[in-house]
Amino acid sequence: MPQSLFSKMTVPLTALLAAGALMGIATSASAEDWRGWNVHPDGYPNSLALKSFADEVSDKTEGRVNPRVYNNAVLGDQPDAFDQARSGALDFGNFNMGPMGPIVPETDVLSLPFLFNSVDQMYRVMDGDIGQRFADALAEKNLIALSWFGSGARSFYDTDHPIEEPDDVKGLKLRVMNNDLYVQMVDALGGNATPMSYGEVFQSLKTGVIDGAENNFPSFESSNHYEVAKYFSETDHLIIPECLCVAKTSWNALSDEDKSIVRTAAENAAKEQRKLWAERVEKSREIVEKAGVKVNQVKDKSAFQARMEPIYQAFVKEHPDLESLIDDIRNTQ
Ligand code: BDP
Repeated sequence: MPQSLFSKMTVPLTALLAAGALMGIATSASAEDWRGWNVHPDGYPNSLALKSFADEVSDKTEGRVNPRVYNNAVLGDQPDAFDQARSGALDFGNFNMGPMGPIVPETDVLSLPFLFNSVDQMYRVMDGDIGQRFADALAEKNLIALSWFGSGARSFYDTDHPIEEPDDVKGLKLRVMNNDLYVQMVDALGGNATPMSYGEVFQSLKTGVIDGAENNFPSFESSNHYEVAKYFSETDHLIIPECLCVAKTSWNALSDEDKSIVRTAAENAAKEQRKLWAERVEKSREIVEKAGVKVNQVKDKSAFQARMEPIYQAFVKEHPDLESLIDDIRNTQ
């Protein structure tokens, strides 16, 4: 816009705001409407917790910050949303650390298969000093991680047969999230990995473009993948945390008081999400089993783990600086 036109417009606007203030009329000049990204549908544990976050922030800041969550990834795919949040085009989001790896290499550690032994261990690690190290790495890339959500353990599911041992993966075309480590993971089992966005998986399963994918029970169920993929094999190969992250620009614009309100609301949201998560895992498992999905436990997970060793070796070779981080995590129990 030409400078002259711009200044012509700003004068009356400033005058209007000043007049409003003089007359005691509240203007929204200082209120922030925050846009937040979420991949999940209404009613999903994360969606409910994000709604509570938004309500608590609006309420406690008395409307100075009004977060609004956009579900179902309507604001873009996850990698796209990272970019938007990093540039400040989005104010916050619930992001999975899996596809974060290409942007924040430290978070790739969290995508190493079988890194954590349990979801509880992951929570303890992320809530402590090690979690802070990940938060620091994210902050360098303009994302302020305020709390950590869970997304359970991910397992393989497919349209053809149960996976009981590594060789059962041979030849299967499996969708993975956007991260080369997952391609390596599926390769190591003899399958063909196809990275694609979450929203494309249902149709791809249906049309046979892929034979399967991998995810936790709540996502397998809420995305309706279970209507097509009738074998769910509990490999539990990935336990990946998710953050409630705020864009650095939006964060820096807050007063100290509002920062503390937003942080507390994010911590409360994580508590709620984790509780709802545990309940939803059971509920989703029931739903899919009732719908005819054959869920099998994988008896010998160590056979799968053994196939992942070369991935660890190559990773440490490429990122020698991250070896101690892997060890520190493995040394927590
Ligand atoms: C879900 C995660 C979500 C991922 C999705 C996926 O909560 O962040 O986008 O998996 O597989 O479990 O893409």
